Amino acid sequence: MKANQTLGASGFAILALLAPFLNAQESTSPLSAHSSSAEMKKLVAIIRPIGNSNVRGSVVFDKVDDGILINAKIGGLTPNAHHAIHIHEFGDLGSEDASSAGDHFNPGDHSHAIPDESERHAGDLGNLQADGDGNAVLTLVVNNITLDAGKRGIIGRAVIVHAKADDGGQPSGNAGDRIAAGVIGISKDARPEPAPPTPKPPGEGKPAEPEQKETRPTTPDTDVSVDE
Ligand SMILES: [Cu+2]
Repeated sequence: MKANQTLGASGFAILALLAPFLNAQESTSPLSAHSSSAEMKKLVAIIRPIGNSNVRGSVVFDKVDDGILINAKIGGLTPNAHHAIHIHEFGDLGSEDASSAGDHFNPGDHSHAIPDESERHAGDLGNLQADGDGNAVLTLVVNNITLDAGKRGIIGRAVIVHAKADDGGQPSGNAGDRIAAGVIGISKDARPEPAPPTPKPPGEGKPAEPEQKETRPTTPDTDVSVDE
């Protein structure tokens, strides 16, 4: 009996947490009536090794005026080599080779390509270019993804780094094994877009107190003038 109650409570809590995301999927869930999908300011994927690679780093997604700014900093790559980097459709890293992350995220149903081809998978981020120490930094601004769970949203999907370069070929750039991956989540620095102010219903709330009374100093002793 007690176990059932506990399960019921945690089940409800999970549904409540998922509510904003369920809504964005155009679901018919009754929860959708009570929630909205806010776009975050910042998401992050912490990249960790797959298999026996030693590839680690982070990919940060920032909402900026002209799109989404992507900043990837990855180490442990093959020195002086190119490594494909993509957003894949599922944040499911349950399989050892990360195949459970699925295909490239492709909400626009385009063919594979590398930036700056405008017609490409939204997940096609191109290549990391490692330096002589195996470190790479990639910065680019894109306009085909959003930082929410909508149709173009990348929350909960995965960033995958591959063993080989993305050559732009079909269907996925001949990029080889998946050697590192991370799930895209909400950054601790994220803030949702500010909601528009909700007008107060008439008759509710008292009128503001008149701002009198505090004009005189409350501690007259502090400003004693010296008699001369
Ligand atoms: Cu990939």
